[in-house]
Amino acid sequence: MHIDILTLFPQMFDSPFSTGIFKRAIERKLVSVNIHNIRDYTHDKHHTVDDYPYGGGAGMVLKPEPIFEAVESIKPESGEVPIILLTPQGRLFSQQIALELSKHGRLILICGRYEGVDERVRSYLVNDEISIGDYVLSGGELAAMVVVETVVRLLPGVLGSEVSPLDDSHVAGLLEYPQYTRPAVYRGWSVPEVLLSGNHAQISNWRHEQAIIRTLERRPELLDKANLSEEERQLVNKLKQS
Ligand code: 9D3
Repeated sequence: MHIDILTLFPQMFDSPFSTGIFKRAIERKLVSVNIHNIRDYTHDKHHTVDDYPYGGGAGMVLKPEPIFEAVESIKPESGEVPIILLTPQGRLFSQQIALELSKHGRLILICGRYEGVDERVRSYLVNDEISIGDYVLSGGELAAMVVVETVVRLLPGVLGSEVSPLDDSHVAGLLEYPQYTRPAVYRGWSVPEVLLSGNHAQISNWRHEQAIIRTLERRPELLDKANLSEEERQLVNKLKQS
């Protein structure tokens, strides 16, 4: 997959792409990422990227020309490529959306800043808008990193020998069960007996039950969507009553 990111703050992308899973995926040529500075696509002496809003009001608005020209300089003539604006007004990002995006060979991400982006960028340039949640960031850069990290983990070969991305809790629809490692007793706090028993069927049942309890307590809305067996549904109902 090839990913282009348009931003006014290219340095923000230095560390995530030179670390861990990303670095390995780039080295293995499973993914390539190009960061483009929107300011490089201006033509005036002062490299102006923003201007006052028509109609007045506080703050500045990103001008359309540099963003259009940046996209046009990198976009292939043919094929439909997602051109995604990261914005608080976009559709709420999810594992499902990441899976959709992972099926494309290319992605173009545009990071907004300041008070907003000229509306013609939305109307005539982008074909998708994504928000990562209902909280206020200073711009789309961190959101773009969240989207790229989530998508890249889903690409074949990126996770290597680690667990399949299909085992992730947000894919299975339940939160994860509690994990423990040595020592068996730490400051007097013991690891649950069952995990030391060596009885794999019992361990598996316990973990599953814990996952359901935890999901019911913390994220009950996930249970409505989860793919549960009849037996699991019965356990949920029993727990709900107690
Ligand atoms: C102070 C400006 N706000 C007026 C109501 C709106 C606003 C505009 C731009 C708030 C934040 C931003 C910058 N944020 C993003 O560009 C952004 C974002 C976010 O803030 N939260 C969650 N997802 C995203 S994706 C891009």
